[in-house]
Amino acid sequence: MIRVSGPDAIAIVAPLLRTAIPLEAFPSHRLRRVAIVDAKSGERVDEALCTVMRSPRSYTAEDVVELSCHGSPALLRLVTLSIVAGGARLAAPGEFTRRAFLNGRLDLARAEAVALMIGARTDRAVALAARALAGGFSDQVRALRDELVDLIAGLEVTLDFPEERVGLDVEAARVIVTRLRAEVERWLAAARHGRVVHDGVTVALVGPPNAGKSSLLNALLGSDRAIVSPVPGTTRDIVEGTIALAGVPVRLLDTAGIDTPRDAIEAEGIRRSRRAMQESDLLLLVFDGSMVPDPHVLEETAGRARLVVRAKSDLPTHPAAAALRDAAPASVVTSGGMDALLERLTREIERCAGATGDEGMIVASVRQIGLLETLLRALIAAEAALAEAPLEAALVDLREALACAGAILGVDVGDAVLDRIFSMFCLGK
Ligand SMILES: Nc1nc2c(ncn2[C@@H]2O[C@H](COP(=O)(O)OP(=O)(O)OP(=O)(O)O)[C@@H](O)[C@H]2O)c(=O)[nH]1
Ligand SMILES: [Mg+2]
Repeated sequence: MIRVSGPDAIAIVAPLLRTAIPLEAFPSHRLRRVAIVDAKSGERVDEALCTVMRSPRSYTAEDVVELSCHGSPALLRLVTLSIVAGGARLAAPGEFTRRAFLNGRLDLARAEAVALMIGARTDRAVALAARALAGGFSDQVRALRDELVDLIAGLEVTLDFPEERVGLDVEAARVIVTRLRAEVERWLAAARHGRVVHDGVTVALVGPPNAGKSSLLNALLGSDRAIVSPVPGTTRDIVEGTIALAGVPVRLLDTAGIDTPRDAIEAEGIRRSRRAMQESDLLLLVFDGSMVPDPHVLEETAGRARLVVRAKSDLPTHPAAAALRDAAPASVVTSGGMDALLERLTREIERCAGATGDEGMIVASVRQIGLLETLLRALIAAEAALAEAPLEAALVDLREALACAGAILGVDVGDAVLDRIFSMFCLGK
């Protein structure tokens, strides 16, 4: 689909179309069949569906023409270049959404929800983004902002006319701030969980060489992604694949077995394993259940969120391996234990994403979460200041909280912030 937006959109696209009625006379928001022709030769290039959406009832609030062509990239390039030759220019990433924001069609939190929707990789992430797009989070922040405005105004009056008891009582203000603080704490927790659902979690498969890590990766992915061999030290580079568990994208990293390296290549492989371990949320610690488990990897990962797997459970279990605490037996040969392992893994992922369910879960951008954190700090400071400090100190904190709420919605944010946000969109959105 090719989208053209701006006051000249109709005039620029019109010469490229053969239509029963002129494009200028197209009824708004109606799909019509058109022929696209080469501007110079007049030769037919494609048949397409065309919609005109007149300002202000369009995504950008400007005149918009959309052409749904046959999906060949070469054809789309040809038509796009003809439109550009007619006086349009290529849109920057996220520019349509940026115009929608600048023209007041969306607040910034909802504009960012568009990017979250595009980046959603599971049904659950889609559902969360849909709610943000519908304005759920924006509405909550807007209500908070209104309360802060009332609060600040009330306290300003108290400050200016201390004798007359017309403003807001300090104790009453403190009760309100405490309630708002608790609310923002809840949002932040919900947004952190939402982030896990959206971004997913990273799980590294680690353990001694030849333990069956790559075999397990392949079994979990349901495809022969990594090379498996009886030779210890087969895997050197990180091999990865993604599955969805509990509606959360789970990035699985297969790593080189951790042992004393025999050469420089193995040493580099083991360095990469350790880096993968660092950046993972959860470790799958894989041991060959038919052998004595190497205690080093166990010690090295103590204190990390991990799940121990006793692999090759179809072979006779070594007594030392049987003693591994809480280990999940699994065999990729017989598939025995694989379902139970998946179930335990799913439970771990749910723990990361918050088992509270999606009710009340928020998906927010990293920028919004950062602002929520500052907002929370400002409210905590205001709460303390209202208890003891002069009123002026509390007002400084409350004004900072107000600025954060405004920034989430996009009130008074500068071009630099907008550039950063919309550069993360893909083209055409
Ligand atoms: N019997 C049996 N053999 C297995 C099982 N899983 C893996 N193996 C065998 O164990 C050997 C090592 O498997 P890999 O998956 O390559 O082990 P790895 O941990 O990735 O090894 P490195 O990459 O060298 O660290 C191969 O010969 C596999 O066929 C299993 O569940 N049962
Ligand atoms: Mg391997």
